[in-house]
Amino acid sequence: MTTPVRIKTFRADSLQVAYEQIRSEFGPDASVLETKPIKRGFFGKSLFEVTASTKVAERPATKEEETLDSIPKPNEAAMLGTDRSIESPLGADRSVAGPSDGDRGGAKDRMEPVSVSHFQGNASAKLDRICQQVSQEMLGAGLEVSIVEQWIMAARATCDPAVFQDAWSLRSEILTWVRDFVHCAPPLDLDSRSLLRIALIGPTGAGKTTTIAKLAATLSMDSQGKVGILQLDPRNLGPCRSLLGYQELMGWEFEVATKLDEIAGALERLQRCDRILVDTPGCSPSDRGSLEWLEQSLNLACPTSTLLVVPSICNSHTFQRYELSFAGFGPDSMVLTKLDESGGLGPLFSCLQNSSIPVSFLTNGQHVPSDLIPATNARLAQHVFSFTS
Ligand SMILES: Nc1nc2c(ncn2[C@@H]2O[C@H](COP(=O)(O)OP(=O)(O)O)[C@@H](O)[C@H]2O)c(=O)[nH]1
Ligand SMILES: [Mg+2]
Repeated sequence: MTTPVRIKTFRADSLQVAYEQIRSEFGPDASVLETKPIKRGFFGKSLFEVTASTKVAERPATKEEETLDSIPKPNEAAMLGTDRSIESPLGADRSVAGPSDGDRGGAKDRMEPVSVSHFQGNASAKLDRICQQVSQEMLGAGLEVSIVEQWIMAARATCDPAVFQDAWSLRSEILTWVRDFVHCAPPLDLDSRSLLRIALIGPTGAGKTTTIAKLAATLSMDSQGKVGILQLDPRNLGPCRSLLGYQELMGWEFEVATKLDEIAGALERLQRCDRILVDTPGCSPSDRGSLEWLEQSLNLACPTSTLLVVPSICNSHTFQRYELSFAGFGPDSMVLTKLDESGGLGPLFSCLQNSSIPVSFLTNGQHVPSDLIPATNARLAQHVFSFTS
């Protein structure tokens, strides 16, 4: 005679929600049999599958049930006849579900069912400490609480316990996941013989002109071709003095267009240059007039690629406004500037995760050209967490 056991698999966006479902349906003494993420990758919507069991309260069997009980059920043995010891992602003892009486022998070897509440608090003190430390670091890097919780739970549920020897191991593991998620643009082909005409667009003060100087200096050093700069200046502010300073030093050709009908002539004068960088005026997302002028000027300048320059010091709301306002220009990639000021990309993580524009460069200072860093997945991941070790 066995104690009836009910087994059910619950699915939820997070382990917490799954445990709540189990607790409300099966009560506090439910046993967790298995926990697994059913979608790989932590940056899409993770789904967790938790299989739990509970003993069904015994009541006197009806006549009908007594008759049925006497007939062997083919699946019962397969389902309940063997203790199922589940390998724990936490390295802790795990629950065993099934018949509760000693009809299968080996009572000494059998583990006691572990309740849901026990399972949640069952992590070793060491693992708790490591997870807490890394959680604090991620929160300190400006990541959203929900993301931190999700990743720590995912780490606990999916990683080999051997990974968690120390905080460093957990950081490395998380960095590996993030590397797979972040989108980087392929590096600029500086050796390419074909014409390179790069326009930088973005809000005022984002760092467009400074990045142009860095790119132009890099191109001057790395390529054989002549470098030219076209400054679009509808407000007639005059040639940018910092660019002019570098121009003398580096031998760049330099043209300014203040009106749309001056663009063709300026490009004509830059025809000896096979690397042209187009510096555009800053546009506020709400300034339709400036955005329209920018669109018309880019139609005339015909860049081979357009980079959206976004300061990493902005918050996620502003980032989304910039992205939305400049999406119509079809930027090929994004330059994230002023990392030295923002201290990292943690607060922008969700935006970067959801953005369709890959990152091509990071800038972390005003030095030309040394503070221009080609983006790689590893670098971006590191800046998301600002992990120092
Ligand atoms: N700290 C820091 N300052 C930067 C960086 N890039 C640009 N800047 C500064 O930000 C200010 C605006 O840059 P600018 O290139 O003129 O922006 P633009 O209006 O988009 O052309 C200037 O004072 C730059 O020196 C950077 O990576 N780090
Ligand atoms: Mg500028």
